Amino acid sequence: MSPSALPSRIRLRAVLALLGVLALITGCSKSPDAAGGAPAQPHAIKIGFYVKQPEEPWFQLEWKFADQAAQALGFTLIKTGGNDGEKLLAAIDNFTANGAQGFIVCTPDTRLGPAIVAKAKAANLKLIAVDDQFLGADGQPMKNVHYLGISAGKIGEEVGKTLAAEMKKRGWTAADTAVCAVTYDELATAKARTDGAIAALVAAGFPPERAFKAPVRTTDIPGALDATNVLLIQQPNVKHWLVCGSNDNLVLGAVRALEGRGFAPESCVAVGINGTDCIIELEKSKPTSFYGSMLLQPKQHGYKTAEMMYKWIKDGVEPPLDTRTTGILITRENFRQVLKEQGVRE
Ligand code: FCA
Repeated sequence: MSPSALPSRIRLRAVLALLGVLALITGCSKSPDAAGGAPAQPHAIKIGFYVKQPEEPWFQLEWKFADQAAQALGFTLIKTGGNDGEKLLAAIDNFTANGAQGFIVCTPDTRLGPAIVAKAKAANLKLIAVDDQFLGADGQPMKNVHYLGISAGKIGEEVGKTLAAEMKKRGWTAADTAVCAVTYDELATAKARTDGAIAALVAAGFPPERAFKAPVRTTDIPGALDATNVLLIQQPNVKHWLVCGSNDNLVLGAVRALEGRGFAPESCVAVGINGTDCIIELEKSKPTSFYGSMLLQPKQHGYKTAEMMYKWIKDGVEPPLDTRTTGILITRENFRQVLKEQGVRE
């Protein structure tokens, strides 16, 4: 029997039932969250986030804040990391295979910039570099690649000013004191930080010939410990060390080296950068010579970059090419409060 042959009463009932089912379906798909459940469909927008050293608290916080953006805005975040260029290039293929439309990256090697850009272009992926700015084949920053990083020179200068003020406060003489700058000059943002610290110390009257560099082979605590030990052996007559470095871990490695060679905590002053990788150090009941750190803004680096990428993909809003963030000094006196105010800790 054809539908038109059905009695009109039955036809009307069938139409009403169909409408009811449709209303139910559209109603459900419209308000998945009102029902408390997860959205029925996977997110249309997918964003990769690659970090060079996933074991560093700094990068874990970047990811944590990017995750918060994914939750709040409704996109899928694909996190991968590793201090290895090959791994990064493979990860970009993986982002593509997973249907991502863009990715944020702190590259293990800034000289990979052109290769990363070429891969992103070929796969039609949008790209934001975070923390470490890409270098072109000419060794210059790739200013045409969207970047969010720290005002490295200025933050380094704050470290130098803090060290100079602490030296003065403690009444140490230049003859007894030297600077240990734990450096990684291969990375522009790292070099700008330690250069800035030394420049500020010199501007405050510290003799430049007493500022020594301890260049690291690896950018971690053991790498900094080894580099500092070499310097301490080379300079056995220094009584007081003022320590700076490109981030907390490099400064912490130097502090461990000083302890290992018998320096009392109060005979040296060390100031880090990041403020996120030294929290356990500041929480220790007995003070060490790690005086404080320039706390950066992991929320800007994680949430903000993810949000910029999301809006770029979704609404075509291109982020600024160059965004720089600032730092703020934390010490044993104020770190709990400042970390809370800055949203780094509950
Ligand atoms: C670099 C450093 C990190 C952090 C970041 C802002 O990538 O390696 O520790 O300081 O810049």
